[in-house]
Amino acid sequence: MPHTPRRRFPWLITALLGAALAGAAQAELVVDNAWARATPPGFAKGAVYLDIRNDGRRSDTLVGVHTDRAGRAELHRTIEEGGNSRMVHTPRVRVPADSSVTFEPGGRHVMMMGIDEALTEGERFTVELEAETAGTLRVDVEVLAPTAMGVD
Ligand SMILES: [Cu+2]
Repeated sequence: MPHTPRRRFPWLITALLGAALAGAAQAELVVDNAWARATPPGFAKGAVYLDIRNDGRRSDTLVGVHTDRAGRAELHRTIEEGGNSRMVHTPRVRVPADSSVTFEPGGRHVMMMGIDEALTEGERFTVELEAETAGTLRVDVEVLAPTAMGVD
């Protein structure tokens, strides 16, 4: 096949399309209803719950979480085993294409460890979720009553 100048053009289109798709990938994961329970003073642990939706056609995976409000944060899941419930660290949480994953009491949660100042009802803070494809997702978390079961 002869090398003609025309060959450059499809390459350019591909590059532009690639950039457009990369932009779209950023918006594919959407987080809603992020909340946490207020914590008692001196209690170092807390949890964040949320809904995460993947509007894209490709699966994405959460690979980490961070917040300035706690010394450490991890993706956890509460499981029932022989009548007991315990929490396991799930370093990778897949969010399949065109579906959603719910973090809720008794199930998945963002575990916060090393909370210096108690989470206060009415307060808002930021959690950053790391997704393999979408990158960093900044999530605004609302602190609800200690007995809350979700955002109404
Ligand atoms: Cu936990």
